[in-house]
Amino acid sequence: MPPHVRSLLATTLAVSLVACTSGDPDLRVGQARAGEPVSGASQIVVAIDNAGTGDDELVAVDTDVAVAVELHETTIDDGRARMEQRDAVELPAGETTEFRPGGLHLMMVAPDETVTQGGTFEMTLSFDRSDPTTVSVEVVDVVDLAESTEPDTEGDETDG
Ligand SMILES: [Cu+2]
Repeated sequence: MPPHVRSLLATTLAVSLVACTSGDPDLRVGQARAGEPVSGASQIVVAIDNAGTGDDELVAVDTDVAVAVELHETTIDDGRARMEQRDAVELPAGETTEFRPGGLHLMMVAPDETVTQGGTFEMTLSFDRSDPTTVSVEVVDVVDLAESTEPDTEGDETDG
């Protein structure tokens, strides 16, 4: 292969690699559910799908009905569950990132008295690159919260 072709090839490769990581994220936020508060805290379960070609990050979650919403990750360390607060959570291109009990999760600190089973509230998700999104969160029984995250359970047993 002549040297100039070789260097052209290398340049093309380098350019396409850059193009790949600089694509745009395309986020879809699934139905969010919160457990009825226990001991002044409540977890929010939600899945965020990034169908785009660029990575993004969840950097903040806000709601009027709680003092704060923290990004947490539960890790199992020597058989013990430990919870760590994260500043941001990566949302890689082409992947669905799930927030649920036992892994990455959203934790509402001191939710107010309006957060009761059967109710809804709004929360706003802020991202590193995408525009902020406001979604409605359903408040459910804590047991239902755990069940709603298990794969292949499509049973919708909501009784009004
Ligand atoms: Cu937590």
